[in-house]
Amino acid sequence: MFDAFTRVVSQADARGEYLSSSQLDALSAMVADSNKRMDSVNRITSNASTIVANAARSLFAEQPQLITPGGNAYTSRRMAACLRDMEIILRYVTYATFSGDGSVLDDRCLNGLRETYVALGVPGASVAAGVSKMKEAALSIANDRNGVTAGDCSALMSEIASYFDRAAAAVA
Ligand code: PEB
Repeated sequence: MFDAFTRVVSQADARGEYLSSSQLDALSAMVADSNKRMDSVNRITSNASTIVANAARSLFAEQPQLITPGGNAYTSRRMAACLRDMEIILRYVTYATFSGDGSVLDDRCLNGLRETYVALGVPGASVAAGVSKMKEAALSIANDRNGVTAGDCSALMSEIASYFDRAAAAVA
C-alpha cells in the first residue's frame, strides 16, 4: 500500500536514483493543493450515507429485478449486504483520495472482488452501475462551489473520478 510520496520513493529506489526534480515538483504541487484534497475527503465522508442511499435507490429504480423475489438485493439480508458493499467501496475511495494513490483501494478492496461476486452470483455490472452513481453524487458534493472560495479543482476531481472508475471496472 502506497501513498503519493512512498510510491515515488519506491520508484526512485528501484532505479537507485535520487528523487527527480519533476517528481519533487509534482509532490510539491500536491502539497500546495492539499486543502482541496482534505476538504473533498471530509465532504464525501460526512455525506457517505446520503451518497450510498441515493445511489442504491436510483440503482433499484433502474434495475427493479434486483429487489423483486429472487433478485440479488431481495430480502433484508441481501439488501443490507448490498448497501454495506457500496459503503465499503466508497470508504476505500476516500482512503485513495486522501493518500493520492489508488493502491489501498486496489489491494484491500478490489483485489478478488470480481471473483467474489461471480462466486456469490451477484451481478458485477449492477455493482458497477451503483458505483458510477456514487461517483456522480460524490463529485457533485466534493465540487460544490457554494460557500467556498472557488478554485481550480479539475485535476483533483478527475483523480477522484478515476478511483470510482477503477472500482467499477474491477467488478463490471
Ligand atoms: C464483498 N459482498 C458480499 C460478500 C462479500 C462481499 C465478501 C459475502 C459475505 C457477506 O455476505 O457478507 N466484503 C465486500 C467488499 C469487501 C468485503 C466490497 C471489501 C473489503 O470484505 N447485491 C445487489 C447489488 C449489489 C449486491 C447489485 C450494489 O443486488 C451486493 C450491491 N454483496 C451483495 C449481496 C451480497 C453480497 C455479499 C446481495 C449477499 C449475497 C448472498 O449472500 O446472496
